[in-house]
Amino acid sequence: MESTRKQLIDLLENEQGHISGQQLSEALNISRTAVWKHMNELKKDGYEIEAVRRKGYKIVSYPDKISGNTLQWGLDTAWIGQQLYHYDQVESTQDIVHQMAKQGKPHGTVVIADEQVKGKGRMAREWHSPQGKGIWMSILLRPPLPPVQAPQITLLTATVLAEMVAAESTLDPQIKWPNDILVNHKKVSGILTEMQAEQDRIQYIVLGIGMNVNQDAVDLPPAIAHKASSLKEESGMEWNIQRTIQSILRTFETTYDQFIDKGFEQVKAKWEHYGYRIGERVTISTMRDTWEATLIGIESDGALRAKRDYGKVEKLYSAEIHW
Ligand code: BT5
Repeated sequence: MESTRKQLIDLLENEQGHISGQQLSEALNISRTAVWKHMNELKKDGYEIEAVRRKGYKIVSYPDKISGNTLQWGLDTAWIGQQLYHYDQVESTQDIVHQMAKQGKPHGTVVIADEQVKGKGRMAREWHSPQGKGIWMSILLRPPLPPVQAPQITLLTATVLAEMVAAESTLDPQIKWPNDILVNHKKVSGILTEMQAEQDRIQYIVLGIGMNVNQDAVDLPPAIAHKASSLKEESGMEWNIQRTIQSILRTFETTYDQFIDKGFEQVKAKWEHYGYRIGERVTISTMRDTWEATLIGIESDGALRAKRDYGKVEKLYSAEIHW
């Protein structure tokens, strides 16, 4: 059952002009006093609501400040974010979701923080997650898959992030293998997939998404300023973080459901569409040697496919690519 508040917001959102207290009370089957009380609650949560005599109510602006409630109200998803936790500051959202997974929280549980003080990347690298400037979020997944398919979830997530950026702006996002989202050759987002598994079955995945949204150039640590950026820096506009999170979660749910139903083919095609330097020649170094090859796509196990000049196709799992 949708909450009354969520239904109230839907009604207000769907109405072009004002909607009267009477109409709202009938549609929601609550008293006019109850409508008025809900309006006051919404205002407290940062909604700006105009009330005009004889015409009714209208949402003028949405809250900037993220809260678990406001995030959930705008989410029309079936399973993702049904349990959603928002914190002002945490060490890392990954650790919180690991804990929640062990406590038995369901598939689709989401944890979001305004700031992480120990945000982490892969291989214990640091992930810079300043207050209120980006999306620092972890999702608990319990996919009915064997562990070998876990890399597909990372690749799928990259396509979701690229699609969101392309849909919400005129930017041209690209996915740099295996897990970076670039805009104009700079990293705006990274993905960290951590897994608990038995031999033939994934127990759970903690899927971490970090996305630089509203940082200005000065907000980026000097050490990474040359290779990192934010959506705001690249698009020249301030993004609504809350709406951006909702858009990611919605797209994620649809893409994930399709993937579980129909398999990896569609994800692969999308990944290759957004793939950085796919079809181009790059220099590759492995433990043994360094050579030039043309990147041609990905394998369903997450490997990068590169074609040597004499035609042999190599599957790369951990090579260094000189992008
Ligand atoms: C990643 O690692 O790109 C995965 C990042 C995942 C972060 C999310 S935020 C929510 C969740 N909670 C966490 O604690 N983590 C996840 P990797 O490919 O290893 O890239 C890390 C490297 O990116 C660092 O060594 C820096 O060079 C660079 N970097 C650090 N912070 C960055 C930022 N905010 N934007 C762009 N690049 C950054």
